[in-house]
Amino acid sequence: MARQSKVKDYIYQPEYECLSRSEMEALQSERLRKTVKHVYENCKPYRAKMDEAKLTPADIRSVSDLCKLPFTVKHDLREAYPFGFYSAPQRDMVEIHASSGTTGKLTVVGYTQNDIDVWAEVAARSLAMAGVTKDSIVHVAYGYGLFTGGLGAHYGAQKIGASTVPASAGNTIRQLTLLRDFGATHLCCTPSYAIYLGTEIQKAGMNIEDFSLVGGAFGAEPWTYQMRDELERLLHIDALDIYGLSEISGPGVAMECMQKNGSHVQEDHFIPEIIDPVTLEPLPFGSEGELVFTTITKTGQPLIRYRTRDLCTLTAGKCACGRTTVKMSKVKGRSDDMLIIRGVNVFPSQIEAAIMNVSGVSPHYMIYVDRINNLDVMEIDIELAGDLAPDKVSDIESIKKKVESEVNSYIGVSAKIKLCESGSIRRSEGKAVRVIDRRE
Ligand code: DLL
Repeated sequence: MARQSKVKDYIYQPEYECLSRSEMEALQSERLRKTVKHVYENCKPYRAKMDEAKLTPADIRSVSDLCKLPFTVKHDLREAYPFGFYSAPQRDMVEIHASSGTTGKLTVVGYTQNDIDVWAEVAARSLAMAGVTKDSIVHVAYGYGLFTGGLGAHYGAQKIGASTVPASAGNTIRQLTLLRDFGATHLCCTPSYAIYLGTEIQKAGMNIEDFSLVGGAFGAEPWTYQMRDELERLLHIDALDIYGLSEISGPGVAMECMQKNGSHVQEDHFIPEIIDPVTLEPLPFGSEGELVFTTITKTGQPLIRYRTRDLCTLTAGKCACGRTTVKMSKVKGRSDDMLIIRGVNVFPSQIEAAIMNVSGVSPHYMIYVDRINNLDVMEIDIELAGDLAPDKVSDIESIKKKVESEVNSYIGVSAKIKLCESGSIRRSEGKAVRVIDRRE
Protein backbone atom coordinates (compact mmCIF):
# COMPACT_ATOMS: atom_id res chain seq x y z
CA MET A 1 0.00 0.00 0.00
CA ALA A 2 1.17 3.51 -0.69
CA ARG A 3 0.02 4.71 2.73
CA GLN A 4 2.78 5.93 5.05
CA SER A 5 3.29 3.54 7.92
CA LYS A 6 2.62 5.00 11.36
CA VAL A 7 3.91 2.12 13.48
CA LYS A 8 7.49 1.68 14.68
CA ASP A 9 7.91 -2.01 15.48
CA TYR A 10 10.56 -2.70 18.15
CA ILE A 11 11.91 -5.94 19.60
CA TYR A 12 10.68 -6.39 23.18
CA GLN A 13 13.06 -9.22 24.12
CA PRO A 14 15.88 -9.50 21.56
CA GLU A 15 17.61 -11.99 23.88
CA TYR A 16 14.89 -14.53 22.93
CA GLU A 17 13.48 -13.21 19.66
CA CYS A 18 16.82 -13.00 17.82
CA LEU A 19 18.62 -16.22 18.79
CA SER A 20 20.55 -18.21 16.18
CA ARG A 21 18.89 -21.49 15.15
CA SER A 22 21.34 -23.55 17.21
CA GLU A 23 20.85 -21.34 20.29
CA MET A 24 17.07 -21.60 19.92
CA GLU A 25 17.19 -25.38 19.52
CA ALA A 26 19.43 -25.75 22.58
CA LEU A 27 17.00 -23.66 24.65
CA GLN A 28 13.99 -25.55 23.29
CA SER A 29 15.62 -28.91 24.00
CA GLU A 30 16.37 -27.99 27.60
CA ARG A 31 12.83 -26.73 28.16
CA LEU A 32 11.27 -29.70 26.36
CA ARG A 33 13.12 -32.19 28.59
CA LYS A 34 11.86 -30.38 31.67
CA THR A 35 8.27 -30.23 30.40
CA VAL A 36 8.12 -33.90 29.39
CA LYS A 37 9.39 -34.93 32.84
CA HIS A 38 6.88 -32.59 34.49
CA VAL A 39 3.84 -33.94 32.60
CA TYR A 40 4.96 -37.57 32.99
CA GLU A 41 5.16 -37.11 36.74
CA ASN A 42 2.08 -34.93 37.21
CA CYS A 43 -0.53 -35.54 34.50
CA LYS A 44 -2.22 -38.96 34.40
CA PRO A 45 -3.34 -38.85 30.74
CA TYR A 46 0.22 -37.99 29.63
CA ARG A 47 1.76 -40.76 31.71
CA ALA A 48 -0.76 -43.19 30.14
CA LYS A 49 -0.04 -41.92 26.60
CA MET A 50 3.72 -42.21 27.09
CA ASP A 51 3.49 -45.63 28.76
CA GLU A 52 1.41 -46.84 25.84
CA ALA A 53 4.04 -45.53 23.39
CA LYS A 54 6.73 -47.21 25.58
CA LEU A 55 8.43 -43.89 26.20
CA THR A 56 9.98 -42.47 29.34
CA PRO A 57 11.17 -38.89 29.81
CA ALA A 58 14.74 -40.14 29.32
CA ASP A 59 13.89 -40.93 25.67
CA ILE A 60 13.33 -37.25 24.93
CA ARG A 61 16.74 -35.57 24.82
CA SER A 62 16.26 -32.81 22.25
CA VAL A 63 13.80 -31.21 19.81
CA SER A 64 14.67 -33.88 17.27
CA ASP A 65 12.99 -36.43 19.58
CA LEU A 66 9.74 -34.47 19.57
CA CYS A 67 8.33 -36.61 16.73
CA LYS A 68 8.45 -39.69 19.01
CA LEU A 69 5.83 -38.22 21.32
CA PRO A 70 2.11 -38.91 20.88
CA PHE A 71 -0.25 -36.14 19.75
CA THR A 72 -2.87 -34.45 21.91
CA VAL A 73 -6.26 -33.51 20.43
CA LYS A 74 -9.19 -31.45 21.64
CA HIS A 75 -11.14 -34.62 22.32
CA ASP A 76 -8.51 -35.66 24.92
CA LEU A 77 -9.12 -32.41 26.82
CA ARG A 78 -12.90 -32.82 26.65
CA GLU A 79 -12.66 -36.42 27.90
CA ALA A 80 -10.74 -35.14 30.89
CA TYR A 81 -13.32 -32.40 31.61
CA PRO A 82 -12.99 -30.35 33.71
CA PHE A 83 -9.52 -30.62 35.31
CA GLY A 84 -8.13 -33.99 34.22
CA PHE A 85 -5.32 -32.50 32.12
CA TYR A 86 -3.89 -30.43 34.95
CA SER A 87 -0.20 -30.97 35.66
CA ALA A 88 -0.31 -28.86 38.83
CA PRO A 89 -2.52 -28.98 41.92
CA GLN A 90 -5.79 -27.05 41.74
CA ARG A 91 -4.57 -24.67 44.45
CA ASP A 92 -1.72 -23.50 42.17
CA MET A 93 -4.09 -22.43 39.39
CA VAL A 94 -4.75 -18.71 39.48
CA GLU A 95 -6.99 -18.44 36.41
CA ILE A 96 -9.22 -20.81 34.47
CA HIS A 97 -10.30 -20.27 30.86
CA ALA A 98 -12.59 -22.36 28.70
CA SER A 99 -13.73 -22.43 25.10
CA SER A 100 -16.98 -23.89 23.94
CA GLY A 101 -16.57 -24.92 20.30
CA THR A 102 -19.48 -26.42 18.43
CA THR A 103 -20.03 -29.71 20.23
CA GLY A 104 -21.09 -28.21 23.52
CA LYS A 105 -18.62 -29.63 26.04
CA LEU A 106 -16.13 -27.05 27.26
CA THR A 107 -12.38 -27.29 26.81
CA VAL A 108 -10.88 -26.10 30.08
CA VAL A 109 -7.41 -24.59 30.49
CA GLY A 110 -5.91 -23.82 33.90
CA TYR A 111 -3.11 -21.26 34.28
CA THR A 112 -0.62 -21.06 37.15
CA GLN A 113 0.95 -17.68 37.95
CA ASN A 114 3.95 -18.83 35.88
CA ASP A 115 1.61 -19.45 32.90
CA ILE A 116 0.01 -16.03 33.23
CA ASP A 117 3.51 -14.51 33.28
CA VAL A 118 4.41 -16.44 30.10
CA TRP A 119 1.20 -15.27 28.45
CA ALA A 120 1.76 -11.64 29.45
CA GLU A 121 5.33 -11.82 28.11
CA VAL A 122 4.34 -13.18 24.68
CA ALA A 123 1.42 -10.77 24.46
CA ALA A 124 3.78 -7.89 25.29
CA ARG A 125 6.25 -9.03 22.61
CA SER A 126 3.32 -9.14 20.19
CA LEU A 127 1.97 -5.69 20.96
CA ALA A 128 5.52 -4.31 20.68
CA MET A 129 5.41 -5.49 17.05
CA ALA A 130 2.38 -3.23 16.59
CA GLY A 131 4.39 -0.37 18.13
CA VAL A 132 2.78 -0.35 21.60
CA THR A 133 5.00 1.45 24.15
CA LYS A 134 4.51 2.88 27.63
CA ASP A 135 3.12 6.01 25.95
CA SER A 136 0.41 4.15 24.05
CA ILE A 137 -3.28 3.91 24.83
CA VAL A 138 -4.55 0.43 24.02
CA HIS A 139 -8.28 -0.05 23.53
CA VAL A 140 -9.19 -3.71 24.02
CA ALA A 141 -12.50 -4.59 22.35
CA TYR A 142 -12.04 -8.35 22.45
CA GLY A 143 -14.50 -9.95 24.85
CA TYR A 144 -13.31 -10.30 28.44
CA GLY A 145 -14.28 -13.53 30.17
CA LEU A 146 -13.63 -17.20 29.53
CA PHE A 147 -12.55 -16.23 25.99
CA THR A 148 -8.84 -15.37 26.13
CA GLY A 149 -8.92 -12.37 23.74
CA GLY A 150 -9.71 -9.59 26.21
CA LEU A 151 -7.47 -10.62 29.09
CA GLY A 152 -4.59 -11.63 26.80
CA ALA A 153 -4.37 -8.25 25.08
CA HIS A 154 -4.89 -6.63 28.48
CA TYR A 155 -2.00 -8.49 30.14
CA GLY A 156 0.31 -7.67 27.22
CA ALA A 157 -0.53 -3.96 27.18
CA GLN A 158 -0.15 -3.68 30.96
CA LYS A 159 3.17 -5.55 30.92
CA ILE A 160 4.50 -2.89 28.52
CA GLY A 161 3.04 -0.22 30.78
CA ALA A 162 0.61 1.23 28.24
CA SER A 163 -2.69 2.73 29.38
CA THR A 164 -5.15 -0.09 28.84
CA VAL A 165 -8.84 0.54 28.17
CA PRO A 166 -10.76 -2.67 28.96
CA ALA A 167 -13.74 -1.80 26.74
CA SER A 168 -14.62 -5.47 26.07
CA ALA A 169 -16.97 -6.29 23.18
CA GLY A 170 -20.26 -4.66 22.20
CA ASN A 171 -21.97 -1.27 22.05
CA THR A 172 -20.42 0.10 18.90
CA ILE A 173 -21.25 3.78 19.44
CA ARG A 174 -19.71 3.67 22.90
CA GLN A 175 -16.62 1.95 21.47
CA LEU A 176 -16.19 4.69 18.87
CA THR A 177 -16.75 7.45 21.41
CA LEU A 178 -14.17 5.98 23.79
CA LEU A 179 -11.68 5.39 20.99
CA ARG A 180 -11.93 8.99 19.84
CA ASP A 181 -12.24 10.76 23.19
CA PHE A 182 -9.55 8.78 25.05
CA GLY A 183 -7.21 9.13 22.07
CA ALA A 184 -6.53 5.40 21.72
CA THR A 185 -3.40 4.73 19.67
CA HIS A 186 -4.03 0.99 19.29
CA LEU A 187 -7.10 -1.15 18.80
CA CYS A 188 -7.35 -4.86 19.64
CA CYS A 189 -10.41 -6.81 18.42
CA THR A 190 -11.41 -9.31 15.74
CA PRO A 191 -10.72 -8.07 12.19
CA SER A 192 -14.40 -8.40 11.27
CA TYR A 193 -15.42 -6.19 14.19
CA ALA A 194 -12.69 -3.68 13.36
CA ILE A 195 -14.09 -3.40 9.83
CA TYR A 196 -17.52 -2.86 11.31
CA LEU A 197 -16.20 -0.12 13.61
CA GLY A 198 -14.50 1.48 10.62
CA THR A 199 -17.66 1.53 8.53
CA GLU A 200 -19.74 2.93 11.40
CA ILE A 201 -17.54 6.01 12.01
CA GLN A 202 -19.12 8.07 9.27
CA LYS A 203 -22.62 6.85 10.04
CA ALA A 204 -22.12 7.97 13.65
CA GLY A 205 -21.33 11.47 12.38
CA MET A 206 -17.67 11.11 13.36
CA ASN A 207 -14.52 11.73 11.35
CA ILE A 208 -11.52 9.38 11.33
CA GLU A 209 -9.24 12.45 11.36
CA ASP A 210 -10.35 13.06 14.97
CA PHE A 211 -9.03 9.66 16.07
CA SER A 212 -5.42 9.03 17.17
CA LEU A 213 -5.18 5.40 16.07
CA VAL A 214 -1.92 4.20 14.52
CA GLY A 215 -2.09 0.42 14.76
CA GLY A 216 -3.82 -2.66 16.03
CA ALA A 217 -3.59 -6.39 16.69
CA PHE A 218 -6.41 -8.30 15.04
CA GLY A 219 -7.06 -12.02 15.26
CA ALA A 220 -9.12 -14.89 16.68
CA GLU A 221 -10.43 -15.65 13.16
CA PRO A 222 -8.91 -16.06 9.69
CA TRP A 223 -8.67 -12.91 7.55
CA THR A 224 -7.16 -12.17 4.17
CA TYR A 225 -4.57 -9.64 2.98
CA GLN A 226 -7.36 -7.93 1.07
CA MET A 227 -9.23 -7.49 4.34
CA ARG A 228 -6.11 -5.88 5.82
CA ASP A 229 -6.01 -3.30 3.01
CA GLU A 230 -9.63 -2.42 3.69
CA LEU A 231 -9.07 -2.15 7.44
CA GLU A 232 -6.00 0.04 7.00
CA ARG A 233 -7.92 2.27 4.60
CA LEU A 234 -10.91 2.63 6.92
CA LEU A 235 -9.03 3.22 10.18
CA HIS A 236 -5.80 4.84 8.87
CA ILE A 237 -3.70 2.31 10.78
CA ASP A 238 -1.22 -0.52 10.35
CA ALA A 239 -3.35 -3.62 10.90
CA LEU A 240 -1.36 -6.63 12.12
CA ASP A 241 -2.34 -10.24 12.61
CA ILE A 242 -2.24 -11.80 16.09
CA TYR A 243 -2.69 -15.54 16.53
CA GLY A 244 -3.38 -17.73 19.52
CA LEU A 245 -5.61 -20.42 20.92
CA SER A 246 -6.94 -20.96 24.42
CA GLU A 247 -5.40 -24.41 24.80
CA ILE A 248 -1.83 -23.18 24.22
CA SER A 249 -2.08 -19.61 25.55
CA GLY A 250 -4.45 -16.93 24.31
CA PRO A 251 -3.45 -14.20 21.82
CA GLY A 252 0.31 -13.86 21.37
CA VAL A 253 1.35 -17.40 20.44
CA ALA A 254 2.39 -15.72 17.16
CA MET A 255 2.26 -12.17 15.86
CA GLU A 256 2.97 -10.36 12.65
CA CYS A 257 5.73 -7.75 12.54
CA MET A 258 5.68 -4.65 10.33
CA GLN A 259 7.03 -6.68 7.39
CA LYS A 260 3.45 -7.95 7.16
CA ASN A 261 4.38 -11.26 5.61
CA GLY A 262 3.85 -13.87 8.31
CA SER A 263 3.60 -14.13 12.08
CA HIS A 264 6.57 -14.79 14.36
CA VAL A 265 5.93 -17.81 16.56
CA GLN A 266 7.15 -17.32 20.14
CA GLU A 267 9.07 -20.55 19.77
CA ASP A 268 11.10 -20.31 22.97
CA HIS A 269 7.71 -20.99 24.65
CA PHE A 270 5.77 -22.95 22.02
CA ILE A 271 7.49 -25.31 19.56
CA PRO A 272 5.60 -25.34 16.25
CA GLU A 273 5.47 -28.24 13.80
CA ILE A 274 3.58 -28.78 10.55
CA ILE A 275 2.18 -32.25 9.97
CA ASP A 276 0.28 -33.93 7.19
CA PRO A 277 -3.23 -34.11 8.68
CA VAL A 278 -3.82 -37.53 7.09
CA THR A 279 -0.54 -39.41 7.62
CA LEU A 280 0.39 -37.33 10.72
CA GLU A 281 4.00 -37.23 9.47
CA PRO A 282 5.97 -34.02 10.18
CA LEU A 283 6.47 -31.91 7.04
CA PRO A 284 9.47 -29.71 6.15
CA PHE A 285 9.45 -25.89 6.24
CA GLY A 286 7.43 -24.42 3.41
CA SER A 287 4.88 -27.25 3.22
CA GLU A 288 1.25 -26.56 3.94
CA GLY A 289 -0.29 -28.70 6.65
CA GLU A 290 -1.74 -28.74 10.14
CA LEU A 291 -0.08 -26.67 12.83
CA VAL A 292 0.93 -28.50 16.01
CA PHE A 293 2.27 -26.90 19.20
CA THR A 294 4.18 -28.16 22.21
CA THR A 295 4.31 -25.77 25.15
CA ILE A 296 7.73 -25.81 26.87
CA THR A 297 7.46 -23.24 29.66
CA LYS A 298 3.95 -23.73 31.05
CA THR A 299 3.46 -25.60 34.33
CA GLY A 300 -0.33 -25.69 34.93
CA GLN A 301 -1.53 -27.46 31.82
CA PRO A 302 1.36 -27.96 29.39
CA LEU A 303 0.35 -29.62 26.12
CA ILE A 304 2.48 -31.96 24.05
CA ARG A 305 2.08 -31.94 20.25
CA TYR A 306 -1.37 -30.37 20.38
CA ARG A 307 -3.12 -30.56 16.99
CA THR A 308 -4.64 -27.13 16.33
CA ARG A 309 -6.54 -28.11 13.13
CA ASP A 310 -5.30 -24.79 11.67
CA LEU A 311 -3.81 -25.09 8.19
CA CYS A 312 -0.77 -22.97 7.31
CA THR A 313 2.94 -23.12 6.44
CA LEU A 314 6.05 -22.39 8.52
CA THR A 315 9.22 -20.70 7.27
CA ALA A 316 12.59 -20.26 8.90
CA GLY A 317 15.23 -17.59 8.38
CA LYS A 318 16.08 -14.10 9.57
CA CYS A 319 13.30 -11.60 9.01
CA ALA A 320 14.02 -8.05 7.81
CA CYS A 321 12.75 -6.86 11.22
CA GLY A 322 15.72 -8.55 12.89
CA ARG A 323 13.86 -11.41 14.53
CA THR A 324 14.93 -14.97 13.81
CA THR A 325 11.89 -16.85 15.10
CA VAL A 326 10.03 -19.16 12.74
CA LYS A 327 7.13 -17.49 10.91
CA MET A 328 3.70 -18.96 10.23
CA SER A 329 1.70 -17.93 7.18
CA LYS A 330 -1.83 -16.62 7.49
CA VAL A 331 -4.16 -19.40 8.56
CA LYS A 332 -5.96 -20.65 5.46
CA GLY A 333 -8.71 -22.13 7.60
CA ARG A 334 -9.33 -24.92 10.06
CA SER A 335 -9.47 -28.42 8.67
CA ASP A 336 -12.88 -28.73 10.34
CA ASP A 337 -14.10 -25.50 8.63
CA MET A 338 -13.36 -26.82 5.17
CA LEU A 339 -16.44 -27.15 2.99
CA ILE A 340 -16.65 -29.86 0.40
CA ILE A 341 -18.81 -28.55 -2.39
CA ARG A 342 -19.50 -30.84 -5.29
CA GLY A 343 -16.33 -32.68 -4.34
CA VAL A 344 -14.13 -29.57 -4.27
CA ASN A 345 -12.43 -28.47 -1.04
CA VAL A 346 -13.33 -24.86 -0.31
CA PHE A 347 -12.20 -22.61 2.52
CA PRO A 348 -14.19 -19.51 3.46
CA SER A 349 -10.91 -17.52 3.31
CA GLN A 350 -10.62 -18.29 -0.43
CA ILE A 351 -14.13 -16.97 -0.98
CA GLU A 352 -13.26 -13.84 1.00
CA ALA A 353 -10.16 -13.27 -1.15
CA ALA A 354 -12.27 -13.59 -4.31
CA ILE A 355 -14.97 -11.21 -3.10
CA MET A 356 -12.49 -8.60 -1.94
CA ASN A 357 -11.03 -8.40 -5.46
CA VAL A 358 -14.18 -6.73 -6.72
CA SER A 359 -14.91 -3.08 -6.10
CA GLY A 360 -18.43 -2.03 -5.17
CA VAL A 361 -18.93 -4.72 -2.50
CA SER A 362 -18.20 -4.57 1.23
CA PRO A 363 -16.33 -7.13 3.36
CA HIS A 364 -19.61 -8.26 4.96
CA TYR A 365 -20.75 -11.59 3.55
CA MET A 366 -22.41 -14.85 4.44
CA ILE A 367 -22.06 -18.22 2.73
CA TYR A 368 -25.04 -20.60 2.63
CA VAL A 369 -24.69 -24.18 1.46
CA ASP A 370 -27.70 -26.37 0.62
CA ARG A 371 -28.28 -29.69 -1.07
CA ILE A 372 -30.98 -29.41 -3.70
CA ASN A 373 -31.90 -32.47 -5.79
CA ASN A 374 -28.75 -34.20 -4.53
CA LEU A 375 -26.56 -31.34 -5.71
CA ASP A 376 -24.56 -28.99 -3.47
CA VAL A 377 -25.57 -25.40 -4.03
CA MET A 378 -23.71 -22.43 -2.64
CA GLU A 379 -25.16 -18.96 -2.27
CA ILE A 380 -23.05 -16.03 -1.16
CA ASP A 381 -24.85 -12.98 0.17
CA ILE A 382 -22.66 -9.89 0.03
CA GLU A 383 -23.41 -6.35 1.05
CA LEU A 384 -22.87 -3.62 -1.45
CA ALA A 385 -20.35 -0.97 -0.44
CA GLY A 386 -21.95 1.67 1.80
CA ASP A 387 -21.77 4.44 -0.80
CA LEU A 388 -23.47 2.39 -3.51
CA ALA A 389 -27.28 2.45 -3.60
CA PRO A 390 -28.72 -0.84 -4.85
CA ASP A 391 -31.00 0.78 -7.41
CA LYS A 392 -28.72 1.23 -10.38
CA VAL A 393 -29.63 -2.05 -11.99
CA SER A 394 -26.87 -2.06 -14.60
CA ASP A 395 -24.14 -1.47 -11.98
CA ILE A 396 -25.51 -4.19 -9.78
CA GLU A 397 -25.61 -6.68 -12.61
CA SER A 398 -22.03 -5.95 -13.57
CA ILE A 399 -20.79 -6.25 -9.96
CA LYS A 400 -22.66 -9.53 -9.59
CA LYS A 401 -21.07 -10.92 -12.75
CA LYS A 402 -17.60 -9.87 -11.59
CA VAL A 403 -18.06 -11.56 -8.19
CA GLU A 404 -19.40 -14.71 -9.86
CA SER A 405 -16.42 -14.89 -12.16
CA GLU A 406 -13.86 -14.18 -9.36
CA VAL A 407 -15.37 -16.85 -7.11
CA ASN A 408 -15.43 -19.35 -9.94
CA SER A 409 -11.83 -18.73 -10.89
CA TYR A 410 -10.58 -18.77 -7.25
CA ILE A 411 -12.27 -21.96 -6.11
CA GLY A 412 -13.42 -23.68 -9.28
CA VAL A 413 -17.01 -23.93 -8.07
CA SER A 414 -19.85 -21.68 -9.15
CA ALA A 415 -21.95 -19.86 -6.60
CA LYS A 416 -25.17 -17.91 -6.70
CA ILE A 417 -24.37 -14.34 -5.72
CA LYS A 418 -26.92 -12.19 -3.96
CA LEU A 419 -26.03 -8.55 -3.43
CA CYS A 420 -27.75 -6.95 -0.46
CA GLU A 421 -28.16 -3.52 1.00
CA SER A 422 -25.45 -2.13 3.26
CA GLY A 423 -26.10 -3.09 6.89
CA SER A 424 -28.35 -6.06 6.15
CA ILE A 425 -25.95 -8.86 7.16
CA ARG A 426 -25.73 -9.60 10.87
CA ARG A 427 -22.59 -8.16 12.50
CA SER A 428 -20.58 -10.02 15.08
CA GLU A 429 -18.78 -8.37 17.97
CA GLY A 430 -16.48 -11.37 18.35
CA LYS A 431 -15.60 -14.14 15.92
CA ALA A 432 -17.61 -13.68 12.73
CA VAL A 433 -19.93 -16.47 11.59
CA ARG A 434 -19.39 -16.72 7.81
CA VAL A 435 -20.88 -20.07 6.85
CA ILE A 436 -24.27 -21.67 7.30
CA ASP A 437 -24.21 -25.22 6.00
CA ARG A 438 -27.79 -26.47 5.72
CA ARG A 439 -26.99 -29.84 4.19
CA GLU A 440 -28.01 -32.89 6.23
O1 DLL B 1 -9.16 -17.03 19.42
C1 DLL B 1 -7.37 -16.59 20.97
C2 DLL B 1 -7.17 -15.25 20.34
C3 DLL B 1 -7.85 -14.16 20.84
C4 DLL B 1 -6.28 -15.10 19.29
C5 DLL B 1 -7.65 -12.90 20.30
C6 DLL B 1 -6.07 -13.84 18.73
C7 DLL B 1 -6.75 -12.76 19.23
P1 DLL B 1 -9.79 -19.64 20.71
O2 DLL B 1 -11.10 -19.02 20.96
O3 DLL B 1 -9.40 -20.84 21.48
O4 DLL B 1 -8.64 -18.61 20.98
O5 DLL B 1 -9.72 -19.97 19.17
C8 DLL B 1 -8.54 -20.46 18.60
O6 DLL B 1 -9.09 -19.34 16.51
O7 DLL B 1 -7.21 -22.38 16.49
C9 DLL B 1 -7.72 -20.51 15.00
O8 DLL B 1 -8.56 -21.41 14.31
C10 DLL B 1 -8.47 -19.21 15.24
N1 DLL B 1 -7.55 -18.07 15.24
C11 DLL B 1 -7.03 -17.41 16.29
N2 DLL B 1 -6.26 -16.39 15.87
C12 DLL B 1 -6.27 -16.43 14.51
C13 DLL B 1 -5.67 -15.66 13.47
C14 DLL B 1 -8.49 -17.41 20.37
N3 DLL B 1 -4.91 -14.62 13.72
C15 DLL B 1 -8.73 -20.61 17.10
N4 DLL B 1 -5.91 -16.04 12.20
C16 DLL B 1 -7.45 -20.99 16.41
C17 DLL B 1 -6.68 -17.10 11.92
C18 DLL B 1 -7.09 -17.51 14.12
N5 DLL B 1 -7.28 -17.84 12.83
